[in-house]
Amino acid sequence: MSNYHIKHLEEYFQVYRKSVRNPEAFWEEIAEEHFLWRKKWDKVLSWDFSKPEVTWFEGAQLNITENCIDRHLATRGEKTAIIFEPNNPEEEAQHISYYQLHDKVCRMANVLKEKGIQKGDRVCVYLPMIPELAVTILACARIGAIHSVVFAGFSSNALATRINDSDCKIVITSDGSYRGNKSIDLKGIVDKALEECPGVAHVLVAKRTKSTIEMKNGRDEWLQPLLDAAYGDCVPEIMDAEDPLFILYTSGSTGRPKGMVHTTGGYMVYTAYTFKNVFQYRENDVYWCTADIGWITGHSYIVYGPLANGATTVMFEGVPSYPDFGRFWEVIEKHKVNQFYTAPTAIRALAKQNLEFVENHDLSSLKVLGSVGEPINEEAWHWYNNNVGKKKSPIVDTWWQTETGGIMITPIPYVTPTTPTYATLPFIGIQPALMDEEGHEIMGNQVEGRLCIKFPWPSMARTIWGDHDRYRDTYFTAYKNNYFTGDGALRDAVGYYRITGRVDDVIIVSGHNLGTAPIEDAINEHPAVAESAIVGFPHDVKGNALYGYVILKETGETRDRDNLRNEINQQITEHIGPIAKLDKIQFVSGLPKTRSGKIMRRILRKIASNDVSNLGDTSTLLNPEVVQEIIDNVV
Ligand code: 6R9
Repeated sequence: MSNYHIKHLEEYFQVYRKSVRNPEAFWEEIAEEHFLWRKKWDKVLSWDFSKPEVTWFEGAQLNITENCIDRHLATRGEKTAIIFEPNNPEEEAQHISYYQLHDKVCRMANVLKEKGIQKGDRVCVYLPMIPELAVTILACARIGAIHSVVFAGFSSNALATRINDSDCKIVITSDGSYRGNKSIDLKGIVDKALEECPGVAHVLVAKRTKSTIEMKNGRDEWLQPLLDAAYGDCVPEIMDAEDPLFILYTSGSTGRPKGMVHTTGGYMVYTAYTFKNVFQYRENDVYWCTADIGWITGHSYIVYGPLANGATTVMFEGVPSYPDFGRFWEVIEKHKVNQFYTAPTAIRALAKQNLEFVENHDLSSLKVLGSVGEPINEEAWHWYNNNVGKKKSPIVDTWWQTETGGIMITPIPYVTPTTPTYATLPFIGIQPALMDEEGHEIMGNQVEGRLCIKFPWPSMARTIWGDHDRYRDTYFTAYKNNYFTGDGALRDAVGYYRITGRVDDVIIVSGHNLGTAPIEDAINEHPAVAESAIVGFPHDVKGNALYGYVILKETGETRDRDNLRNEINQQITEHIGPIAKLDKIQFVSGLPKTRSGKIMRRILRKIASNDVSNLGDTSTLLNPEVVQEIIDNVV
């Protein structure tokens, strides 16, 4: 089991050096020893970042579900694979063993086949955090269909765009979903989306809320009777290592969402290997990641990474505040969770509550705490460390992205000494670089720059669905022969990395990446709006909140401002979803623009953050006079 489980710092440095000196030999050894392949690769790695083209384990054949399920049956058949913790604590949790998971996935796979789904077809999954969600994506992988999970908080518009972008033939959804004391009409959202999606022939509906919904004849069917009738075994489709496993959409700084394409072999190897090390997972541990499977964190570290290691992974349907702010701690106590992985926005919200919510629960099972999604501020880090980890459980501040597939910069718990707000050191095999604005690598320590990755790693996204040029232009053009992350970072005196945040037009609100362009597009569709610009400003729970500057058309000038604000947010909710609503809206007569017509967001960001002391040089603006007007009328 060489190199698979890092146990001390010296070993980390030793294995890291090995992984960087000879990446192919390193990953070959990991892949060979810890996974089930139907056929071994002809070549471990080929790459050319100028095209960009990257292949790992070319020529190899496998099925990822054999690695995540079948191969565990002999030794771990009765072991719990998934613990489902429902939204309502009064409803009983479900323990799904590896045997049961095998049966469920096979049945679902057979149902998909019956509906005509074949290898390479795209399947849209729009489900809440119920077992059917994990089962459906594994069922797709079983038959070689490409899953495209759309977070079940997205609006019908956002759903329709994603279904059409990747030509999904079928949608798997549920009647409704629970979120705290609310329930949401998911099927209604799907019905509305499908008015714009002529390519969808089938909709399979899981029953969750038992709400009354409309079933369209010939298109919609209840899922459960189909599963009951299906056969509980399904021969896995043999896939090439580079066959696509899934598409997952992420927001870009411009226009349409980007359908990041992940492939099978490299993704499996890297997510499994990082899971094992970053959470120091041991047999019989119970691991809980609070993310939604609608995001990459859920794909890699609720489903694929844990199951590839034969782990027990918790799927939580609810929210941290229901029935009260003690829910996370109650769940940790109830299932004796050993590794707990959540987001800074949740930590900040919980840190605002009475400490009794935490203290009333026995958290002594915890061994490792994780953080992901955005920079964790020092206050939140200490609160998490003191009150949840009781200063005994190391915090792994894990930096990575939808595009990277797996964790990239992170401490290894009980191995890497942690420092608040630092993601610390690159994971095994990861070669980060900091670049200056001219595109040169900044060497040495105590430096700051734009974060790039110099060398391919197995789980990197291979393309953007249907738009390889955009993939190249977004990630591989700014810094020649490097993958550009879109983040800024600094490297301190000992070589630890601290991520400072996005350097592009993506704003992270409560851990959700929001591109400014689609929100502005949504606002601009309002009949009274002429133009708009969105920036982020610091928010003590959400990390960032959104501030919108809106120019009205003449016809809008006479309208009531509060009504307009509500309508604009309604417009955003319909186009993107409630997560993108604006906290503040200021009506302005103009936006500061450069002579080439670009909005100077830097100035707008400063004004929104109440920091107008040093706005920099505004004399080059096309319309410098609007700056003072905006400052005078700030909301
Ligand atoms: C996994 C995930 C990616 C962006 C990324 C960065 C931010 C994520 C972070 C972090 C600081 C961390 N980010 N983890 N920033 N420290 N530990 O979140 O993927 O949704 O694609 O977001 O999130 O800005 O570029 P994704």
